[in-house]
Amino acid sequence: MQFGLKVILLISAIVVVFARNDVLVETKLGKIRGSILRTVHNNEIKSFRGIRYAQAPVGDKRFKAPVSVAAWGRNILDATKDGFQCPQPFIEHDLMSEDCLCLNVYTRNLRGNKPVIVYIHGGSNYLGSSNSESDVGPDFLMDQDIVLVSINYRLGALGFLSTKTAEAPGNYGFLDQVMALEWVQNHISSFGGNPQSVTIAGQSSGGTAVTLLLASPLSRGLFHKAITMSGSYTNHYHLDSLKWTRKIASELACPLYNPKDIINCLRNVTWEKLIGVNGTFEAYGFSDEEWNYEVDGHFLLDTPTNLFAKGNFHRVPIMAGITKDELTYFFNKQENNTGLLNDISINFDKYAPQLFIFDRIDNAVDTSNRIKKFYLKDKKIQDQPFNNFAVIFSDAIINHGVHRLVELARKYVDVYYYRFDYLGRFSLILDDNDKPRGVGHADDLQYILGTKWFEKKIDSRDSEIFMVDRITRWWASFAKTGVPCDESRVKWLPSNEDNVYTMYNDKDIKLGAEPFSDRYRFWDELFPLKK
Ligand SMILES: *[C@@H]1O[C@H](CO)[C@@H](O)[C@H](O)[C@H]1NC(C)=O
Ligand SMILES: *[C@@H]1O[C@H](CO)[C@@H](O)[C@H](O)[C@H]1NC(C)=O
Ligand SMILES: CC(=O)N[C@H]1CO[C@H](CO)[C@@H](O)[C@@H]1O
Repeated sequence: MQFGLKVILLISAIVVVFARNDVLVETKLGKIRGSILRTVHNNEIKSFRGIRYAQAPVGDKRFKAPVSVAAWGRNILDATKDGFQCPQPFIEHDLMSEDCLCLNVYTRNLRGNKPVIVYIHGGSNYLGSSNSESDVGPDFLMDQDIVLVSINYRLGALGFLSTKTAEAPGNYGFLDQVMALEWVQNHISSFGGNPQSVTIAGQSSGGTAVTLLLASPLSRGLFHKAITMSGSYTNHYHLDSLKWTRKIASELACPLYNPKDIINCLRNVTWEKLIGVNGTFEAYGFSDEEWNYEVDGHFLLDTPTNLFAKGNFHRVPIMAGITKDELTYFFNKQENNTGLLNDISINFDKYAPQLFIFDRIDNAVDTSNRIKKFYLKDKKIQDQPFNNFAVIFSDAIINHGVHRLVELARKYVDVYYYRFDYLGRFSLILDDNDKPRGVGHADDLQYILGTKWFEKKIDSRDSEIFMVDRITRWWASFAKTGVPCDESRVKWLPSNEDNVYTMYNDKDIKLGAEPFSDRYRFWDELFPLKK
């Protein structure tokens, strides 16, 4: 009797615990167990983390397109914690695995037909993840009436290495993103999401990925709106993946020229070794862009700039913008390095092509000289404010690509263009007294994702919570209707064929003309569109 009672109490205790912390969802692939998290305004989030959407890309599957997963039968998949992060430098090895092609789903209600936002993380194509604690926290966006998905994709050499031949055509990380979007089409309705209303969003290299997905024939019909923050491949980048492939091959004592021999050798190297040669591709700590897209005739039929210029992209509403200071203050660590600055000043045309990513063009020397004249007025870097030099990184690596995206896309679709101007208490770029120096690259993310990079995570009583509420409302409204609205009286008008407007997002918001137009005119002339 007593024994029976104990069993009953034990069982009911288990049921209570189960009911409180766990949640089950049934998908076409099988059952998935998730857990409960909370939003910043204390709403409940049903979260399903670490769901594999593609098979482990290991062995013969390395350097190839991903392969989808099969149903797992009657077992319940445990999705109560984040999956492995894709191999990359700077994080603990036991948090990573090549078996990293997973995604996280967050929903408030398993029933419903809510707009879906799929977030693609940044990190220069070699860092970052969908991890709910370190990278893509759901607790701000999930106060809105949406379903959120964040995805992992292969990074670095594992994601983008290319021999420019069939042996290793490149783009694996982007093909992973396409497969994750296919998974969303097939399964998001089980989580209360509407597969007919999917918004892809990303920041930095995640934003550049969004622009590729806009232009790829493979992602047709997989999404319906797009948000890119501080990144667009409609820039002038001239990429040289063979150079990086050979560099990595030589550091691992692999063959250098025959694609088959290179790949056989690189398939036989552990991922730990591959990320160990992340290497000093660019030794001064300025920019670090090496792994990028390939025009492979499959994922991409032409460069993104040419595709957008011809109107060959998915005609969906776009939100695109930059932060006020982007990369301008990131390199101030070199501001007193007079030897280096003197050398760059005297030999500008030898440094500039690599620093500003045009080292494969024919007229690199002339291009360098024009940049020097425009930004430095032919004076030495060290004889003027350092930022006259530093701002070139902002324009070359981020700003002009976004400007060009707006210019090309607005002829066909509504583009909601913004500049994030709000200088909060926390920033990734601080001066000697730990005071924010400017509104830098990724500073806007602290109001959208609440990530670990910032000194403090904003809570519901924080004086800056208004910015979280404003941006997440814009995103949710855009995801739902294609138009970003909030409760303010300033209407955000789109840039279109007739007009260009920029929304300046500071403490107060205001709509105005495009910023930096003299600088953009200079880059437009430096890298003219193909006739
Ligand atoms: C590399 O090849 C050797 C010989 O075939 C094999 O013993 C070894 O396990 C392989 N290493 C990896 C990482 O695949
Ligand atoms: C460069 O020198 C100035 C003046 O001495 C100083 O204020 C600044 O902190 C230095 N910058 C760095 C990165 O050390
Ligand atoms: C040059 C460089 O950045 N090397 C780094 C490669 O990654 C390892 C960690 O995996 C770092 O320790 C190195 O500093």
